[in-house]
Amino acid sequence: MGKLVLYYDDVSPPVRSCMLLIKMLELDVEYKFVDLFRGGQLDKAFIDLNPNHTVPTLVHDELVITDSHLILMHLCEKFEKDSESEKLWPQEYGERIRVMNMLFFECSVLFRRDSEFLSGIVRGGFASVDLPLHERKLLEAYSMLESYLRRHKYMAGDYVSKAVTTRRASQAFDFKLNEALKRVKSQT
Ligand SMILES: N[C@@H](CCC(=O)N[C@@H](CS)C(=O)NCC(=O)O)C(=O)O
Repeated sequence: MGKLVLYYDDVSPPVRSCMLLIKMLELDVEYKFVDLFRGGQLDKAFIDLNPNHTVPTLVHDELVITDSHLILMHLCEKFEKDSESEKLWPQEYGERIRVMNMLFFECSVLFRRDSEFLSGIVRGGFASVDLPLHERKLLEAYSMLESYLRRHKYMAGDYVSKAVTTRRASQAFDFKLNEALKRVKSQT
């Protein structure tokens, strides 16, 4: 299987999505802690590995993967056992594209808006952020998510796929999202 090393700090939601999948797939992974609150991601050795200095970063033999969404795809592609009932990574092309579509939506819209808000607070304190602007942008993103969830039971379809593991269960919004999260929790 080759050696898997995950650079992580478990305060990070994208890291947690990878840890969740690693647990689900029962993979043997070496964990290397990168202390975000101490600026550990800016150490030269880590920047040499990942110039974007973000966790999670996965090293798998010669591959260095620096985005959680792609780490999830890679781990499923490589290690998900052939089981009809699991189907974390669909074999059927259209279903696979639907999962990827949600992963890209998560990466480029949901997580970005979340992280712009939170990193603003971390950088400059709560008083420095434009609260109404972030609230509007976040609520807009969650209402997009709501629209997706109206189409299926979960984000990308009617069974638990990898796209669900990327929804971080960290926000309590009174949306259909809560129903979907309850369904996920009852299955894990
Ligand atoms: N799209 C990336 C985002 C990763 C990311 O922004 N990670 C944050 C922690 S949640 C980080 O490492 N920030 C440190 C930095 O930017 O210096 C992913 O999903 O992996």
